[in-house]
Amino acid sequence: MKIGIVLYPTYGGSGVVATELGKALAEKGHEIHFVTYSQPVRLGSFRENVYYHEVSVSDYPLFEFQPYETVLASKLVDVVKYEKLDILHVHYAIPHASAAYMAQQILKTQGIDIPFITTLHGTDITLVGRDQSFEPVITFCLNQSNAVTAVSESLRKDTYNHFDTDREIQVIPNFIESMDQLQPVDLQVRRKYADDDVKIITHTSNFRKVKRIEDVVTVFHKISQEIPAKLLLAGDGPERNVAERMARDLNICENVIFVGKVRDTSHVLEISDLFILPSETESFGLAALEAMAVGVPVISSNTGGIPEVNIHNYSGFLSYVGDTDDMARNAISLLKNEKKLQQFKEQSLKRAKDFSIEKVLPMYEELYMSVVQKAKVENGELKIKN
Ligand code: GMT
Repeated sequence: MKIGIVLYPTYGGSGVVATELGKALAEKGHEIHFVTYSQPVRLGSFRENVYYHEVSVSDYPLFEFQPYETVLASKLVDVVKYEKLDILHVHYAIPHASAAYMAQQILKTQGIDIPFITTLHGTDITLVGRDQSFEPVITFCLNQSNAVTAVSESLRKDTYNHFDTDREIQVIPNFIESMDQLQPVDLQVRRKYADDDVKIITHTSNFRKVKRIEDVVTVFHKISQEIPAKLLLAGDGPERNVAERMARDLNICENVIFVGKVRDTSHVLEISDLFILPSETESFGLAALEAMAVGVPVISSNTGGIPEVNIHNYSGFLSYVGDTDDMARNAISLLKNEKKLQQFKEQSLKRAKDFSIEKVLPMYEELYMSVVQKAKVENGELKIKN
């Protein structure tokens, strides 16, 4: 199939999932056309069956705000028409779904029918989308998409709670390529950050408020009072200065290492003993799954879709949002008991395998086929045999 994928190309989970999905589909022989405003970070170099179409908005003095959505819709019209795409798959509703709808309508006037699928990732529904200024457009786009998917059952429920739609939403979880089995840690790399008797706790995110960075530092501080430990923080964003200030105030700067934005977080995770994700809300928690995929247990909040990924007392522990005492207690109990820690490492890897790309990719392929088929029947290109 020829598939157009629209995504945010930066470090967010939705962009990572969309890029990895496109790469995996290309490896299976599909022709993939990524459409976005800059080269997706995880795309890497030139590869077979993968094309990238850049959306660039001209900086006209009249525009105080650049009309990205309009240019994206025009680009989609162009790419669908000239690359002869079968389907569009947009990741993140705002503004990708409305741009796809606009492109679909324009193409219809030119005799081209293109179905589009919208995949909801979380903040497009739970945070940004709930904003009254977006709500009517999102509701409309959900209802107009040829299919809608959500990355967790929790997000599916949230969507029905927040939006006036009764259209079917299929849950297709995020996926990951995990290690086959636990690998020995590269001690040369690890020793650059911590001595062998010091535990490494990691958090990766875009450092937004919803990630509760202050809880990450608080939990780490409590752990480090009982166990020699270092905190590795990968990523960057508006709350980074909060973490920096807290580390200074708590006098733990030398044990808190900011590694900044990292293209492939698996290298940081591979030297870690524990991962912390205390988010306020999280539709899925791809960062937790990425940790589990390299055998790192997760201490997390029990919000949104996280419990669908991290299994309490198996791949890690769940606590109520903000309960840093409980998070620290769970972390300490694990870090103090080598045998239990090893067992949890193996269990997290095992759990991550439930989200293997081999299991999830066919779900998308089946959906693409059924949507294209249905669109052809509706347009009279295909007749259903009785
Ligand atoms: O977490 C973010 O702020 C980024 C955001 C995104 O759109 O990239 O992440 C959302 O989508 C990820 C991929 O599906 C999910 O794993 C994250 O849980 C979700 N974030 C939230 O719901 C806060």
